[in-house]
Amino acid sequence: MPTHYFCDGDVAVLSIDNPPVNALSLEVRRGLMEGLNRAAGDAAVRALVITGANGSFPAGADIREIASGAAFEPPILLEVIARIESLGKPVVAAIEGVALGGGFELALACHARIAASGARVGLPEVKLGLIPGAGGTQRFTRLAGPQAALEVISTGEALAAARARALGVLDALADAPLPEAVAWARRLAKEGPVPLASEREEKITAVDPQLFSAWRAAHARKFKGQLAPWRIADAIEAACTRGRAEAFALERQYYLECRESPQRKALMHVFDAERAARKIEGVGPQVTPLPIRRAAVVGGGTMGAGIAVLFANADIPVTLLDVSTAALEAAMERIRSVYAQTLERGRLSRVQADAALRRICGTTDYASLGQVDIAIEAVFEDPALKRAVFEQLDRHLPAHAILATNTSTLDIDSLAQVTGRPQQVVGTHFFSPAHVMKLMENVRGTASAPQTLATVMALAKRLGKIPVMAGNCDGFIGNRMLLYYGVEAERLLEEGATPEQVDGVIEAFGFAMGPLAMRDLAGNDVGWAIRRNRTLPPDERWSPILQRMAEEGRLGRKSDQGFYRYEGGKRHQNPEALALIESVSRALGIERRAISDAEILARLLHPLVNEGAKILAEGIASRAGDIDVVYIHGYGFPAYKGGPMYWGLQEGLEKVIATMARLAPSHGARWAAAPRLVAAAARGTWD
Ligand code: 3H9
Repeated sequence: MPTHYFCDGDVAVLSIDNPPVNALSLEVRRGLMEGLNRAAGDAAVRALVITGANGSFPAGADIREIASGAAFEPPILLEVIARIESLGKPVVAAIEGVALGGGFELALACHARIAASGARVGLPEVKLGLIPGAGGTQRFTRLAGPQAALEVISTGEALAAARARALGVLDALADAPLPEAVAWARRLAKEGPVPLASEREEKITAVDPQLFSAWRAAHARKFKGQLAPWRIADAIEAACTRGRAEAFALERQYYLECRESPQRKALMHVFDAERAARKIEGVGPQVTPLPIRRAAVVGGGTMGAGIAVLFANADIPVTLLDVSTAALEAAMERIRSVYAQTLERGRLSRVQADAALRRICGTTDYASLGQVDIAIEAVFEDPALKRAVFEQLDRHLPAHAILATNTSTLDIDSLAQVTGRPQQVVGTHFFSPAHVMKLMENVRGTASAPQTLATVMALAKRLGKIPVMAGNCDGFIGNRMLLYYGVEAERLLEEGATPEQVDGVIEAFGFAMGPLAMRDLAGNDVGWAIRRNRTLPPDERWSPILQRMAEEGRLGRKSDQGFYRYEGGKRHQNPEALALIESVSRALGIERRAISDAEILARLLHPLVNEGAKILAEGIASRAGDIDVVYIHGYGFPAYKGGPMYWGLQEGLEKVIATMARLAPSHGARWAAAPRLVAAAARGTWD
């Protein structure tokens, strides 16, 4: 049975037991309804506690039930909640683990909520393209006020129990929430009822009249193109401007609208893809990851410093190695500025930041790495330098330790070869800034042992990253796909487009940043240095634009100009860059022409799908979903469009092939549809 009913004296306890996350499936809802009715009809029961078995309150509605697209079979969650509110006896929620989505909505409908101090609660529906559909926006807003509701529900952030208590959506924290909730329920039964969250106010009145317009203006860019965050704001505004019944009905209407939207479907695909990506071929649950108690990072540049911060934040002591004390001091300065920013944004307290900083120490001597379980090399992208680092690491690290490289393109096997432990060599490719970007693209070498792979996947979870396992090839999954995307962006410039136009089109599609703004961010010298290590097929050529940018010192943000001019962090048109681009067109004998936005979009997206198909065929990615996860979390592809491979399916793979065939005659061999794409089009699926 997915629910258990038992009595503790005059208080009935209803426990939800539906592993793995106690989702509110039909059977659970039936069990809840039965339990509520039983408690209502038993005169000896004076109050009720709802809790979750297996250490957690429910994590929400059953995602598979929503994904099926069918209407929920009754009793639906709204009916269960209505029964709680009509019970006539106090109901208290006892929360351990998480209470999320519909699970937290269930708790919000109770008379009180008692949580363990380590619990996390929230309404993450927006991450699935939904809004809370069982009164969550209304009850949360009545308890915490519209400002907090906007902030928390529009981001889907899970709140630590202490913060939730401070906001008023939890009533108390307790070491043992269940007995505390039973005592609380008994007291409510004795002292008389307290108002339910939904009864607090008919409509919330003490609201700054500018709040919603100001919030919409401030978030216009962040949520551009998305449906759910705006509907969440609409529902919260309704709690402040409409009567209770009308506002609750509006929330339901918005929820149903979101549930039917393509964005909800795309985001649920992403949810599934992220979880599928954790499962790697040849590594079953019997493989135990190596425990990581201490780590080292080699190279204290932007990436190395960021990776050291990740370890420190995950409570893993880390030694940062660099060539000189001056380099180490510069690295520590970078680390301190990351913490200063984190403090400013309120993501860590001063005490937490100081404790994390104390977990980082510096050295210039490989001999002091004798205690570490993993080292991550993050030095400049130079194969000879990296090989030298690996030789040193192999000499000084304990025999069991894993040697990982943060390379974004280089061959893992050639690094493994210089060590006596190729089975413990692996790629761990982080994205910049490492403490912000969610992706960790792990790379298996030919000799990487299952335990090595399992360790870096488990490490990703500890570091708060979303991992994908890629095969070893030039650029792995992400940068390999970026190759022709970048080639195409520069060709568009040569043919007549401007950087603003190219970036503008892809940003309007939903990418966080266009390819040229991305080049400026990474540094055009860095981009050019990486390119020199890469080769194109004989019938392809690099555009000279990037090389010219690098040679002329137009390095991007760090030199205040590249494809754009930068002033106060903002990008502006750069006439000098345009002159450079036009001179390249002239030198190549290309007559510049007006290029439509539709052509730009097609030219940028199709290479991603086609290269993705090749990556799948070669086994560099195990699933199309892995590629989507890489692109969303590492390259800014809009999650609400599901990733490039999912986009291809939505566009229609036959149509993708037809568009490629149309563009192929004028744009070369790279526009030939990959056999794996043609096969997928015939089957209508990438599987
Ligand atoms: C909602 O509630 C809408 C309401 O407002 C509407 C009411 C009308 N259902 O993530 P994990 C599976 S929308 C079904 O690897 P973790 C998951 O697929 C929902 N299954 O574990 C995986 O399966 P598998 C709002 C679910 O420890 C397994 O559980 N709620 C659900 O890293 C383990 O998951 C959310 O969006 C579900 N709701 O993290 C919360 N959730 O083993 C979504 C998970 O076959 N869930 N599964 O791959 C989470 O955030 C995380 O799963 C959680 C655990 C933090 C709970």
